[in-house]
Amino acid sequence: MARYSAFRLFREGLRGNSGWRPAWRAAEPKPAYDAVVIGGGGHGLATAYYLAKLHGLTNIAVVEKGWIGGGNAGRNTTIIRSNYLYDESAAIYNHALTLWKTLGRELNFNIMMSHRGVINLAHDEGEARQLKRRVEANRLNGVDAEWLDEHGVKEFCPIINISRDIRYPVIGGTLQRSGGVNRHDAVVWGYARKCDEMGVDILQNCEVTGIRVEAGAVIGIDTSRGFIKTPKLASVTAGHTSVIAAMVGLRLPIESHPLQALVSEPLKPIHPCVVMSNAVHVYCSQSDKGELVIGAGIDAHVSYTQRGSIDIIEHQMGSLLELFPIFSRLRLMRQWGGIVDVCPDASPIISKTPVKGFYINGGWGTGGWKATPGSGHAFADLIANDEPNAIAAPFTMERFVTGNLVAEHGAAAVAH
Ligand code: FAD
Ligand code: PYC
Repeated sequence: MARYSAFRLFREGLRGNSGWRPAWRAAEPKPAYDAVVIGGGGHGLATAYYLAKLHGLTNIAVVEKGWIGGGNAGRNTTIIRSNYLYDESAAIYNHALTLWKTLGRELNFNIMMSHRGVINLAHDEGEARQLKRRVEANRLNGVDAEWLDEHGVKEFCPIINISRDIRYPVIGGTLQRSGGVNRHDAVVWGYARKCDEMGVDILQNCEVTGIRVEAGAVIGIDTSRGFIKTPKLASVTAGHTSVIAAMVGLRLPIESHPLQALVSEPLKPIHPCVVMSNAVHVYCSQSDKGELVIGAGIDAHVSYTQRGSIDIIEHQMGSLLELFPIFSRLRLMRQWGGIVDVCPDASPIISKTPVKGFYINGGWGTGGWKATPGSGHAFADLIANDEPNAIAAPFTMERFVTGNLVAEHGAAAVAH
């Protein structure tokens, strides 16, 4: 079998890949659908998948202005964990973590899920106290969180520098062993293939340019590929949530910022887990290809450019080398940026809107990848039943009026 696959790979290489079957159809837009999802990232495709699979809605489309996975889904550093402070967050991120565990099998696609453990570092007593409090809250919510002193951190991640002689010494950290990383493209492609199998149309290069509303209800969308009629419209457009909301006259309390990351040349396996530091604004893991995947905090300015600024990289490299002096001769290969929509409480919006039939999922800030399956699952339920379920209810837009915020700036763990 393996020989056959290797031969097939070789033959396809010579034939310009003409023998491979596309994993999903290049669908043409129909004049009308029962529901349309705007945004072909992980969350949008997961939403369509669960709408079709669990709610029997198969006459639906995912409308993507570029290519699927070309937004934050394809730009993020894939860190997955559920160690948030509040019960509401633990519920949704735990739900996602549970779904991640079996998603590869469910989609019949190797999403390279690796539960290698995520460490969040503390560099001073104040931070340690906050993190220990979070460990206690996590445990009450069934999250496998542990506190490690600096020697425990070193034991789990032998290449880290725990010298007390640096600007921000490591004095300990939290560990979530079930946290980890996976392969973003595979998740997107796996969801897309399953959606397609169930009859969902995936419309790429199809930008939504306007939303038509009559008598307070959605009736359809204008797109770069024509008008599409629909009574249910779901925006899942990380980075552009407020742009889409503005199409129905809705103003959201969201700020859109660049967030960048970079990868190094490939190395032999050296870095066994994920290490994040909120205080020094750097985090790092090693991909299965061997590249170090290194991220930073957001750029402070608001912007819709999918790129970050050089001063962030300078700072990020300084912090990286203090924590991992072993990387001092590392060469960097690629750098890129995405746009993250940040809500005032650093928690997402999963909500109906004042416009009947128009639903919003967005505002995941720097941390939505980990939520992808849980978010799609809960959002599909909201769209199908027109009411949020227990997991989605705390994240409706009403909280910005009632003041019932879910303040997760600390647990976001990437400065914003
Ligand atoms: P997207 O993949 O951005 O999907 C939205 C889609 O909407 C895009 O494809 C876009 O083209 C489309 N769209 C926008 N406007 C229109 C329109 N008018 N018409 C049609 N389509 C439209 N999260 C974590 O949990 N862990 C991490 O390690 C992590 N690292 C990150 C690192 C970086 C550098 C970045 C930028 C983000 C990171 N995140 C991380 C955050 C995470 O990537 C996002 O929260 C999450 O991917 C958002 O999911 P999405 O599917 O909604 O986004
Ligand atoms: O939310 O864990 C996270 C994260 C890591 C990198 C970017 N976001």
